[in-house]
Amino acid sequence: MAQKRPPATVDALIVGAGFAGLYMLHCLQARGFSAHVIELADDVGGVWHWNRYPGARCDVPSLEYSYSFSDDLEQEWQWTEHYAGQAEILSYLRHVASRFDLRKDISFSTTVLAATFDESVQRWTVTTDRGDTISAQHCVMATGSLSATRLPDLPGIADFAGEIYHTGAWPHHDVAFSGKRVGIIGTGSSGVQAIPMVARAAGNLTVFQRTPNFVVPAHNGPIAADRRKDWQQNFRDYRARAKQVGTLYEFSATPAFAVSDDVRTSEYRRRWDKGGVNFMHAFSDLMTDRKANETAAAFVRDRIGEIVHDPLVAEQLCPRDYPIGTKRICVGSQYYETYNRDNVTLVNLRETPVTQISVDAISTGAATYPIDVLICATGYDALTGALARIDITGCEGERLADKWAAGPRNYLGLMSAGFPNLFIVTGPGSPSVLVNMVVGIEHHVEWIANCLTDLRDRAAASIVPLPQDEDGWVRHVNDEADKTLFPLANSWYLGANIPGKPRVFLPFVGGIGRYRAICDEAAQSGYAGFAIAPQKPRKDA
Ligand code: FAD
Ligand code: N01
Repeated sequence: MAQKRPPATVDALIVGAGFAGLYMLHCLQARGFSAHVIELADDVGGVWHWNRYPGARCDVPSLEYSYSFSDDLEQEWQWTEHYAGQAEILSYLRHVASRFDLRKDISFSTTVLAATFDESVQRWTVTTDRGDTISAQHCVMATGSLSATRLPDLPGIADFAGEIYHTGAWPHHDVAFSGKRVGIIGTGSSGVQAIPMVARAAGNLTVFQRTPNFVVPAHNGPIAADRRKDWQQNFRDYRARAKQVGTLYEFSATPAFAVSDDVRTSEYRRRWDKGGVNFMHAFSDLMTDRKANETAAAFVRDRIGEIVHDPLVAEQLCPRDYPIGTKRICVGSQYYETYNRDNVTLVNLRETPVTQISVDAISTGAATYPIDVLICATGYDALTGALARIDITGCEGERLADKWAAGPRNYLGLMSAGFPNLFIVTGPGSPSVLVNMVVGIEHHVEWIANCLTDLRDRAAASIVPLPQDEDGWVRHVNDEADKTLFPLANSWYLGANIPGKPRVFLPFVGGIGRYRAICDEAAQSGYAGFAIAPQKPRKDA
């Protein structure tokens, strides 16, 4: 199908058509800007276009993991399940694209390769793999925090001749597992969702686990009629509160050791039985006090021991060397129960690492496992990966990749000094992956749209953060992370999953409410921390 070509000149060029890019386009159009989106996929949806693996679904309740900007949209879209599946979320985003007439301004199946800032005209020149060159006053990178997939660099993986899939680049056709020998590498959120589904469909499933994860049950199901009614009646209040806290969990103000052991355990039990990430908010100090954290970790390990019949397998599934929640907590359905199935084998790669992948098998030091289908649930080059894949050059020929070689540097997570008019949505230095991302996305998009409007009102050519304010923000992001247990885990939050990636805690842990106040304050003070350049008078004026 012939693809729509982008215009040669726009006010704003947006890269990515997921939750962020779609809303950015809508907001800018509503404010009278010319804007265009470039998306490498052949349709909208972002994560929800790419992640079609069995079991893929959100783990923030769907009523909250959705846009809040349109009351009509809120009322007309009926989520069926508490945690919607991939297909339903993709339908929702397609509906949004149609309802707000966005597709006409999106070029699909097109990859942005480079963006270069021309200081003489204060504009970006953006190029694509289809030979397009676009001149844009502003460039918005809505490229996703978890969109740059990563295959494991295991010996011989290129020789594997069976079917091989990454969860984040799943094919559009049905993958047949029946009677097949399936291997899955990775037990993060994607693996945890896929494993029970694949185990039910496959001849046999071998799970290659490097680090066990803490998995709390989802207890997913249809949204009850009274819950739906309550939401539709009170959604404005709920959405207003979510803007401050991200997701409407039951946040406790009580430290873990302020209550007796029995009370503490029954609180964990109550939350476990209810399901979801709410478990992690049982006590106020679980992410700041190692001993408090250990009480929650021990509770989950006890559940693993109860659920998994084979004590040796149960022990292999128990995380022991990092605090619970410091790697993204996983939400599963029948995850631990799956290891009681006769057709499922757990391989502990810490004890027996992969020594060789051949055309049809994976070998460890201890055994060889014949494999027909290999699933890599091996994650992403998170937060910076998608940006790093674009050759971005700012003032004085500085490349963003060089500037960020020792770790990302930006102001408020939104813009980087030396790169005027380049905005990043939910990038490093913002709450990003630590909160309900749709809430974070809506915040960023509205802040950016308001900023562009303010610049237009002032007849300004460009905005760019000041280096000293950027330095202060980078320090603040690190200081805040150091007050928590997060840096104790080898997680992708720290870039630890990518060999050679600098170890820097990437998202801002201070919460969306505080972050929102800081960003609002910057804008209301006339963009303190930024330099705004006026339009140059035209020579003929
Ligand atoms: P994306 O959805 O990643 O979209 C970015 C788009 O940019 C992609 O379509 C990509 O193709 C495109 N792109 C990137 N680079 C280029 C380029 N150079 N040229 C052209 N196009 C490009 N978050 C939550 O808060 N709650 C959840 O329950 C939740 N569940 C998740 C489940 C999965 C399986 C995954 C992977 C992530 C989940 N997330 C969740 C995080 C998720 O990333 C965000 O919620 C959200 O979908 C991100 O939207 P986005 O538009 O910022 O990025
Ligand atoms: O990726 P991950 P993911 N050899 O990086 C292992 C969101 N999300 O796609 O921990 C062997 O978490 C790796 O092992 P280790 C959510 O934010 C949400 O699962 O590095 N193993 C790990 O087990 C999530 O956090 C949902 O030792 C290798 C796994 O692969 C984020 O996306 C669903 C390896 C990767 O886990 C990413 O999740 C899905 C190697 N060479 C995703 N390399 C929801 O439920 C990597 N691994 C909402």
